[in-house]
Amino acid sequence: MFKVIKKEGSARRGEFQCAHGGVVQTPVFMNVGTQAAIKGGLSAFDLKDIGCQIELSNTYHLHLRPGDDVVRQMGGLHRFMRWDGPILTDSGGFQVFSLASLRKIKEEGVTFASHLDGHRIFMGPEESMQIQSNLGSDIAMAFDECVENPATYEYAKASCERTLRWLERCKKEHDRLNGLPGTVNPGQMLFGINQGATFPDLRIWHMQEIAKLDCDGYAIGGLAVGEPTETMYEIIEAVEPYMPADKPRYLMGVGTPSNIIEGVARGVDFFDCVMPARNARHGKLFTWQGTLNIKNAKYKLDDGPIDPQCDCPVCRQFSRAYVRHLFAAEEILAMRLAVMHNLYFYNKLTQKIRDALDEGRFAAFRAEYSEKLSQKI
Ligand code: PRF
Ligand code: ZN
Repeated sequence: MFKVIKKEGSARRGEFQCAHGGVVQTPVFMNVGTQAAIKGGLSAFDLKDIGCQIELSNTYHLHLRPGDDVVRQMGGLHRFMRWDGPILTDSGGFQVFSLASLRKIKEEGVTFASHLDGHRIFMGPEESMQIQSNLGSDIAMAFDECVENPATYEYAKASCERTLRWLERCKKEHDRLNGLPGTVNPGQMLFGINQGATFPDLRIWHMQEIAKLDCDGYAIGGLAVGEPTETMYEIIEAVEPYMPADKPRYLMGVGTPSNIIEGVARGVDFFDCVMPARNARHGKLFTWQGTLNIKNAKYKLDDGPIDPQCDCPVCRQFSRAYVRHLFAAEEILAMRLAVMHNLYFYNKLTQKIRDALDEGRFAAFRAEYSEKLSQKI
């Protein structure tokens, strides 16, 4: 289902077949639609216009609201949100640890209070698999614990041993659910998640163990949680040789344009991050010259596009002066246009990376853009 079609150093150009929407060209950025909508008012229509190949939603949020049983009765997440392309769902493992309160972790799973109304919920590997099966995503993520940074060696070790046991349970339940009659998406795949905090020996041990379980792909979790960027790169470099070469690799929740280029250089194929949409909502826009803040007074009479090198629907139509005005007037349209531009930029970034890999010039691309794109202009 995954094919590496070209390599340059550790960087890979690949193709990944999903049950919906055909082939995903990698490296790819997944556009985040946590609650079955892209924040900033974008729908499935817009996803096509901004070059999105694959969308990501969240088990935790959709379980709380509207409820995964509702989504299942509506025919699954694809039909519910009218997006017929590939969908990956995160397992809840991360959101339970970052959003919910009053958490209690046990071998069976996690008990926590909903961030919406405080009611107590239990989620373990089986519950997460059941919810993702009801959602009918193309890729389900294993239920894991993302340990806080910094973590002690003892805690990280006990936690990643438990995350391994949870993966074994996820795999068993996932196979069972896919085989049941009436399953929303019997072709759903399962990705395992590597943990082990910032300890290379734990990371490697954990990766070797989860590789034995023959998942459809492997993610590196537990990074970009406050550790220095260099540490994140060192951990990726440490585990990469132990990740199955014939399976896709996903670096969860990362990152800046430069993090993505550097992740690709270290052998990563899939990325996702709330940053482009979140920054956009604050007026912080990515361009091929670096980042800018559209609220800045210097754009008041600027009739040019956000980025002269961008051919997104926003840059083809509207001026910086207009978008700046929309922010000042607090129009909803400000968010929508800014998010469209930033997500288009991220999707284009991975397309440019793929083109560079196809043409054997990724090293030159990396040298030109890796630092430039995160600089303020
Ligand atoms: N686990 C899961 N989802 C995640 C992470 C993780 O460790 C991260 C860490 N950056 C983002 N999203 N399940
Ligand atoms: Zn644009």
